[in-house]
Amino acid sequence: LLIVYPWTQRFFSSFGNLSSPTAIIGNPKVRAHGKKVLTSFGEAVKNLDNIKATYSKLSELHCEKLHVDPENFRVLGDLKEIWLAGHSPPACQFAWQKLVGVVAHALARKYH
Ligand code: HEG
Repeated sequence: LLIVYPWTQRFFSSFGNLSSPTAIIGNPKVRAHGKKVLTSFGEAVKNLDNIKATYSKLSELHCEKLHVDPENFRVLGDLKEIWLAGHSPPACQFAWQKLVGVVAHALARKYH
């Protein structure tokens, strides 16, 4: 995300060196954060029937504390090209995009 959509870097000014793809990939704070976000996607998969409640606190955090524009949530779905293209069937890419859409919707719910 930070490489392909460089404007998202502005939310991570506290993460240190994001000056090149190599710096981003090697940045330990980026790595730790990626782990948190993907773990959170794991929670989405386990709680598909209760997605709004699952993301309620995180939605408040992204809106009130982090001030992340919710438009940015959905673009993670487009990263399917990078993560999965060539290695996974189209159905898998579609499933990833759908999952990101559901999570993005839930994360945007507390915005006002
Ligand atoms: Mg967010 C923190 C999940 C998109 C910017 N994000 C977090 C955390 C989680 C999370 C689990 C840690 C919360 C905590 O420490 O309590 N984020 C999450 C998901 C998605 C997402 C599931 C999916 C769409 N976040 C997202 C996007 C941006 C962003 C697109 C900005 C472009 N998140 C952001 C920032 C933080 C978190 C700036 C705080 C990072 C820090 O300072 O450690």
